[in-house]
Formats: sequence, C-alpha cells, structure tokens
Amino acid sequence: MTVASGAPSSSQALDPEVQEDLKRAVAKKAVEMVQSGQIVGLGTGSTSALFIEELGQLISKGKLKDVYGVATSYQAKVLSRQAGIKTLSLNEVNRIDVAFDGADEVDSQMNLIKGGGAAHTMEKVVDKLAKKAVILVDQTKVVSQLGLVFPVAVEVLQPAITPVLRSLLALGGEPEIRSALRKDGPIVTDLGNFIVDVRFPNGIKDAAALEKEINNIPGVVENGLFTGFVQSVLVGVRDGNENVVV
Ligand code: ABF
Repeated sequence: MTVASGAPSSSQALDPEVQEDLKRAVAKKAVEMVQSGQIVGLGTGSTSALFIEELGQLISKGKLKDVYGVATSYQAKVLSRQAGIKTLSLNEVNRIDVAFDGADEVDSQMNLIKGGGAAHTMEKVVDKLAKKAVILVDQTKVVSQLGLVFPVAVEVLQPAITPVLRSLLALGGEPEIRSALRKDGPIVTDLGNFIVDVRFPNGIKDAAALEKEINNIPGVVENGLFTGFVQSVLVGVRDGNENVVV
C-alpha cells in the first residue's frame, strides 16, 4: 500500500473532481500490471469502472492481447462489453490471474469494507479465487479503524430477513435493510437477495472474527468484510503540492 507523505490518511472529503482524478490515476497505474494472456477479475463501482475503461483502451490499441475478464456484477459485465473486453463466466475459466476491485474502506492491514455497490458476494468469490487481488482506492477510503463511518453490507436470503436482523442486533450491530432511492422497497441484488447495512457505532475491533461471525448466521449469503487475503492496495493521493500520486 502506498500513501504519499503529507497526504490525509483517513476518510476526509475531497472535491469530486479531485477524487475522480485520483481514481483515474489509480486505474491507469493498475492497467500497467496486466499482461497479455491473462484472465482478469473485474470489480464493481466507479473506480473499477475506470479500470475497465482503461483496460479496454489498451486492448483496442492492441497493446494487450488475449485478455479475458471475469465480471463481478451485471454492471461490470455491461461496462466490459462496452469497453471491448471479452468476458467469461467463473465456470468457463480454470484460473483468475489477477483481480482489480474497489473498496469503501481500507485499513493498514489491508482489510476492507466493501459492499456499497451491493456486489460484494461475487466480488469476494472472484477476488479470493484470483492469484492476486489488487484494490484500487483514493485517499478518502483509507481509515485507521474499519466501520467507524461505513456500515458492513450483509447479503441475506429474502425469506430469512427477520431472523437475520435479530442475529445482527445480538452481535451488537445496528442493522437496516437497504432501500431503493425512491424508498419503495428493499433493493434486490444481482443474485436475488436483500442487503442489510449494519452499523457498528464504535468501529470494528476484530474484522476477521466479525467476518466469520456474520457469515455463521443462517440465511446470510456473504458480508462485505474482506480480511486477510488482499496482497496489494493502490491508493491515489493528492500530495502537498496538489499532485496526484499513486
Ligand atoms: C465495489 O464498489 C464495492 O465493493 C465497493 O463498495 C464500491 C467502491 O466503489 P467506488 O470505487 O465507486 O468508490 O467495489
């Protein structure tokens, strides 16, 4: 993980244009890691979308050949198609060489909170299967403790929603079913499930233990804590001279 000195190391708000520049810089740096012939996991969210765009450009210019993507969501699949990246399903590949994905929060141990895009279940499958998972973030995502700002997203089987809410309360969380913007009902994931956002007002002390505890609740499909397997985080920061650094 690279954080330039002098740059904020926690989730401080940034001008949206600056944040976009940082995400773009990270995406450009990340595509340099891709080699011809590789099978690449493609994450979800706005930073991953920029990565997909940049990767598509290298492929269309002929700088990368025989690269295939494995999309983590419907969104990633559509964007890949638009960018000219051929995608394969997980069942059609025998390996994923490297996966690139965004995150909502990253701590100094490279543990993550993901799930803001409601795609964390397939993101975890693809990112964990990959020989290497590379996380792409701007400086606003780097935190000293997970969970103080962002809730943990939990994907839940629809018929099990009430007992799962009870169990999440018993774990000390403050669960809330994620609703559509128009508030006319819960959002439904690509996989047909509900999302429960769970706040932990005092932050998360042992993210690895909590990840397991939540997944042990019957009816939970997967949660947005990603602990203990990410090998690389690229962080876009604005240095003291207002330059973008990755
Ligand atoms: C997905 O998109 C999520 O797991 C994460 O919640 C989010 C990050 O999005 P962005 O890059 O737009 O901040 O990867």
